[in-house]
Amino acid sequence: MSDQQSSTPTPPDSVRHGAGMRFLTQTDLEVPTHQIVAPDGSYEAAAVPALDDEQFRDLYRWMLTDRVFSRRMVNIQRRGELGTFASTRGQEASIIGSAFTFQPADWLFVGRAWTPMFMRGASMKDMILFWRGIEEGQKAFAEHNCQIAISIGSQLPLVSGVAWGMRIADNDAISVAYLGDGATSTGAAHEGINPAGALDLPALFFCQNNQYAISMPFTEQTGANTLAQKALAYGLDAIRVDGQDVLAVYEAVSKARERVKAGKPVFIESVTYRLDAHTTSDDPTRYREDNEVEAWGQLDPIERYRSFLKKEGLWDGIDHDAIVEEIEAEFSAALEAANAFEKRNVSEMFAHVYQEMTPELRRQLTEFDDLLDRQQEMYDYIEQRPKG
Ligand SMILES: Cc1ncc(C[n+]2csc(CCOP(=O)(O)OP(=O)(O)O)c2C)c(N)n1
Ligand SMILES: [Mg+2]
Repeated sequence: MSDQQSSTPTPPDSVRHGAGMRFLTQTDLEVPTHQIVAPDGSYEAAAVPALDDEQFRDLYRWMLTDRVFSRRMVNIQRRGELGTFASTRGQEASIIGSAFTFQPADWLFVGRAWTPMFMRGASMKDMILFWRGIEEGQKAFAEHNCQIAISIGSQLPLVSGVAWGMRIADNDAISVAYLGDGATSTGAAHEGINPAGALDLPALFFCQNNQYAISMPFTEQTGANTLAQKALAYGLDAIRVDGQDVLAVYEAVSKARERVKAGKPVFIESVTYRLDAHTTSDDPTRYREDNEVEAWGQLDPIERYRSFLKKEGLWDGIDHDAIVEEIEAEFSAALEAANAFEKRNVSEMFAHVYQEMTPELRRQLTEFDDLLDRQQEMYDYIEQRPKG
């Protein structure tokens, strides 16, 4: 342990003797939400991050990529060509503003953030394969230092573990978690975030508070006023940011990345909203009101950024329709490539869990093969599943 870690921390407050004991409460802490472009499109020129024109345009292109990708994925799922999909519509500023700051050597462990993986070279084809349940997708992602965690919160201990390794190896990189509001309520969040604070690891936790964990609203998820404040108890620094404002998210995350590299882990709460269903298997009309969705629809992150680009005189250099067409073409080519992917044997799902199959998995595979032998109609069922 370094001197810095073993030294006694400074007491945060003076001792209070006798009468006058008081409770610490939620309201003792003021947690401001950082914003640069207001919902009405106004902003202070001095607060705008120092990006060049091409970077401002790239932010727009990637936000559109995110939106088009979600729309196409939902469409092909409806046609029976995908098992399920978790749309990111409404969260584009949160997702792109953050991902724009990361470097290729950084590691990303993502939940509900697919375009950050495209931004570092993962392909739409592999993403389609992943959502068809083909594990080759994850193998390809690993080549670009990114992985998807479907088991909620499971990535968080890994993020700290990788960050610890990075510090030991003195890497010029950080380890990043994308997590949801719901993930903060898992045991894994405690186990994952605590070591980052205790050991001052180069870890950044980017939490998208999209107001729901499936049907569980944020207000029932936690008794805390904000998620940002939870970070303090773990010894991390925190920022709460308007997740509909791509420039605010970009600034928050780039400053956080610098701080993480300087030795202080950071947790960011990005306040956003999932406009679509949790996944294509979900019916959100059963647990939320249309007027709530409409109100958040008014805070559309792409619209807000477009109004900024217009005011800055950057909009004239952007051919919106041509960009959408290019993304559509990229998706169509990716879908074609995914469709051409050789048909897989279902028993492979047992093979990919460990390098060598364990006795228990071997037993399950035998049972599964027996089942297929005895019930030939299972083949029809498998046949009818989307192939990939
Ligand atoms: C360990 C675990 N428990 C339950 C689930 C089922 N599940 C899938 S997504 C989800 C909610 C996640 O909410 P949040 O963390 O807010 O992320 P969001 O989906 O809103 O992006 C749950 C409970 C799971 N995938 N993993
Ligand atoms: Mg959520």
